[in-house]
Amino acid sequence: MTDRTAPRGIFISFEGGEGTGKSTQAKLLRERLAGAGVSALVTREPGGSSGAERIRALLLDPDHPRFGARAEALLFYAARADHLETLIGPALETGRWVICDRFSDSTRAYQGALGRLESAVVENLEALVVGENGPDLTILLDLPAEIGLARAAARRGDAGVDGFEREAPAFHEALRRAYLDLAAADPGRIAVVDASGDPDAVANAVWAVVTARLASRLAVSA
Ligand code: Z5A
Repeated sequence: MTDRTAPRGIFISFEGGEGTGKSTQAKLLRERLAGAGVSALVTREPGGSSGAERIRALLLDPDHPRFGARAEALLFYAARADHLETLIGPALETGRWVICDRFSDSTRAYQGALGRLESAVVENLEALVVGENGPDLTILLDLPAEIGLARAAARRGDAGVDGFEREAPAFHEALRRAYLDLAAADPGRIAVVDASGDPDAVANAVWAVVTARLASRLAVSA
C-alpha cells in the first residue's frame, strides 16, 4: 500500500568503469540499509523499467556496432525518462530508497567525455529528463582499469562481448580519469570510494560514506 505520509526516499547511484563492483555493492548496500530498517529498491541503467530494458537491448546488442555518441545519448536519456517516470519516481514518492547501478554520470563520462559529445547537449537532455530528480548521493567506485577489466572478463567467461566491452584498455583508463573529473567538479554529491579491496572492505567504505552523508535521514527512516 502507498504510504503518502512518508518523507520522499533517498536516491543513491553507483558509478564507475567496467568491473568496478557496482552491481555487487548496490546489493550489499541494500542489505546494510535493511539492517538499519530502511527498505531500498535496487535498479540499473540502462534499463530498470520494462520500457528501458527494451532500449537496453538495442544499446547493448552484441551483434550491432555501437551507435554514435549523439544517438547513444538520446537513447540512454529515453530509457532514463521511462525509468524515472515508471519506477524510480514512484518508489521515492512512497518513501522507499532507490539504489541505481549507473545513472546520468555514465552518460557524462561515456558519451560526453569519451564520446566527445558537447557537454551542453548532455546537460540539456539532463535538464529535460532529470531536472531536480537526480541522485542525492553518488558513489564512484574507483579502480585501475586493468583490475576492473580482469574482474569483468573473469565473470564473463566465454559469453559474447558488447560494443562497450570491446573498447581498448586506454579507453577504460581515460574513463576512470573522466569520472574522477566529474567527482572533483561535484564533491557535494559524488563521493569517491577505493574499490580495490575485497567486496566486504569496499562495502564498509561505502557504508561509512552513506552514514556520514545521510545520517539525519537514516535516523528518520530507521
Ligand atoms: N552506458 C553508457 O555508455 N551511458 C550511460 O548513460 C549508461 C551506460 C547508463 C552497460 O553495461 C554499459 O552501458 C556500460 C556503460 C554504458 N558499458 N560498459 N562497459 P552493463 O550494465 O552490462 O555493465 P557495467 O555497468 O559496466 O557493469 P559490469 O561490468 O557488469 O560491472 P560492475 O557492476 O561494476 O561489477 P560487478 O558485476 O559487481 O562485479 C564484476 C565481477 O567482479 C563479478 O564477478 C564480481 O563477483 C567481482 N567483484 C565485484 N567486486 C569485487 C571485489 N571487490 N573484489 C574482487 N572481485 C569483485
